[in-house]
Amino acid sequence: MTDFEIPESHPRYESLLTRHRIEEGVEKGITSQQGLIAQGRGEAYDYLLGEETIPSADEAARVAASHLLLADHPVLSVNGNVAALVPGEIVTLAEATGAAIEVNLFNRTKKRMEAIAEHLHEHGARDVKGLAADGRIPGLDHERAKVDADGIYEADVVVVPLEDGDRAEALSEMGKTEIVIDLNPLSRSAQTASVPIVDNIIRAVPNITEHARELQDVSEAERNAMIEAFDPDGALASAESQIRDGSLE
Ligand code: PTJ
Repeated sequence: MTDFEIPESHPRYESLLTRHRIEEGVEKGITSQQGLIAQGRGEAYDYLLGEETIPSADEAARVAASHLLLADHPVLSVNGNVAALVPGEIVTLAEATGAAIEVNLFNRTKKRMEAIAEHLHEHGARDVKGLAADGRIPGLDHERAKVDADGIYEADVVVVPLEDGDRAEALSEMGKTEIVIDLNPLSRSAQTASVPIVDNIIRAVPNITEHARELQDVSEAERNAMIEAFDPDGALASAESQIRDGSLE
């Protein structure tokens, strides 16, 4: 047993754990009610993917780790779903790659921003950005435009999980390398990403960390070669074909 009363041997363990965490996130004022709907949509894609990390998603996670290790100023963007689902795992990834953590919300309120920052601190985060909001992403007229000047605004590589397409497009127009984690390969954010990881965030974040640890001793030249060889469209196509043609057992 872990943090809720379902045995790990249960065939739907991961999905039930995810639901439990999202529900708890809403109760704590971390996750928005829309976050429940987003989770439902994600789950449907995950079911069709076979609830596993497909090889193209694993390769994308490895490339993402290379980008994070090579970046001058990497930032992990956290919304209400991410904070509820993988708070400790985000902190571990930040530590493994030297990335900053920044809260950025679609449904932004001071109360939620503070609750999420507090939740991340409880899971070991030292510095959580996003509250200063002294920078603006050009071309966006909603709350997600508000970022920290020394955080996402200045970042060269940004991880944006479970994102709506608008900000993903605006960030890529700012010239940032965008790593998107999204179970829907057809979503605008996945389509605009330099590195789309079509996988459940529950699996993807620890997987990127594992790759980052393995890549610590790999030369810069090798990391760069891996990045150059990566084909984002190919990764999306392979996820889409798994969803459309994969067999459900
Ligand atoms: O906390 P806030 O206020 O910033 O709001 C966050 C949500 C998620 C509500 C907001 O960003 C939103 O409405 O997002 P969308 O447009 O529903 O997009 C969410 C995307 O994440 C969809 O493409 C889902 O398929 C995908 N998704 C949902 N759950 C997961 C997921 N991808 C990976 N892992 C998941 N567990």
